[in-house]
Amino acid sequence: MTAPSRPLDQYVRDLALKPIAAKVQAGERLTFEDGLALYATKDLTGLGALANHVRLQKHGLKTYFVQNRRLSYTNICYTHCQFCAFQAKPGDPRAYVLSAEDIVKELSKPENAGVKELHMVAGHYPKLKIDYFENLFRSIKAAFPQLHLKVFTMVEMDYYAKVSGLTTSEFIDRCVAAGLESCPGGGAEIFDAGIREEICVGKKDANVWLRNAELCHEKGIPTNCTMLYGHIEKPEHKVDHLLRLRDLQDRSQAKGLTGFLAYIPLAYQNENNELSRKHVIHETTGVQDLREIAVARLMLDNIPHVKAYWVMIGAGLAQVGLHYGANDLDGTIIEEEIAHDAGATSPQALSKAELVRLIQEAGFEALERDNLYQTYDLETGAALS
Ligand code: V47
Repeated sequence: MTAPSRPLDQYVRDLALKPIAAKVQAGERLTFEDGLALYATKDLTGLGALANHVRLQKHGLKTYFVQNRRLSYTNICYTHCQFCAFQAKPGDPRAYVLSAEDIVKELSKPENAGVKELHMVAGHYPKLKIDYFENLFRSIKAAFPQLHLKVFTMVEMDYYAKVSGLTTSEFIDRCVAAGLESCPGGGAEIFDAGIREEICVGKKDANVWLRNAELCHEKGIPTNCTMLYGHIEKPEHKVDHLLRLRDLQDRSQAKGLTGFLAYIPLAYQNENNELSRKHVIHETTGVQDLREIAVARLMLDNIPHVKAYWVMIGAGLAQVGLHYGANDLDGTIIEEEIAHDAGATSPQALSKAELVRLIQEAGFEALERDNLYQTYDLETGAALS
């Protein structure tokens, strides 16, 4: 599939988008001001056409999904993020910590057959130290050698290194030796310091998140990146956030590293958390969700994959998001707490067949992938070259 040959300009009604359409057509990088214009425009289909043009140029109709499993080893958290409904304090009847045996037992259940990626993030609990993680990763790898371990937000990594009395670098090296293979993109929230004060006071600042992501990249560990939107942030905070991710990716790529594999816009789920009790914050709308996908595709010209995360925006809208710049639906998930504790109404899981159907019905080519975007035959499961 080739990109549309007709000038993009004709798909755009908003005059403010016309110069951006010309830049996109010419493959030029967009600026901070361009980002603001993308957030300001009411011309959603024009914005979508620009994002879809870039998506088709980069990936054609290829659209990825992964058979994955989400799991949190604890919900106990000593950090206090106001947007989070998942956290529990010690003594809370909801509080739990899973042992390595619990997790291996859980992963042995039949619903996990076919899972290629284990995505684990959890609370910040000082009783868990490096020996817990080494034992956990080794136990999982011993039972499921093929399972890819995608674990730790950049803030979680910082926390568990500190409580283990290690530098972050030492902590990562020991985790990698035990089986850690990549890191998810969570915990970035919004980098702007003023907004962080309101939504996650006390959480490590943006520089910690960015420095640890860079460190992972330098060690050859691919990571993802995210942005939490739809709460009290303003467009300028989001453009700033995206440009900080793009700058870091430039630095990693200049060193010949993979860096970020995927960006995932995370729609704020507004129930059962302090932030929503303090402010009136509406559920994100379809227009907002599609805009975030499209803006990311246009601004993050150096991050290959943009996910439409169906857990937070619903499967139907994620499917439409494939026409607005997304080329990945993430995965089967199987069990999810972070978004659902905060009010997500999506199902807990989507089967491989459902993901394939969503992608194909939208007119795209469904490709099963693993975490590193190696693809697999849909029928036989054999690795494709
Ligand atoms: O780190 C917490 C965010 C993240 C809420 O890397 C919330 O492939 C919305 O990072 N509303 C976890 N978001 C999810 C995540 C993720 C998801 C899918 C794929 C990948 C990937 C990563 O969710 C947390 C936090 O940033 N979060 N509470 C909330 N109320």
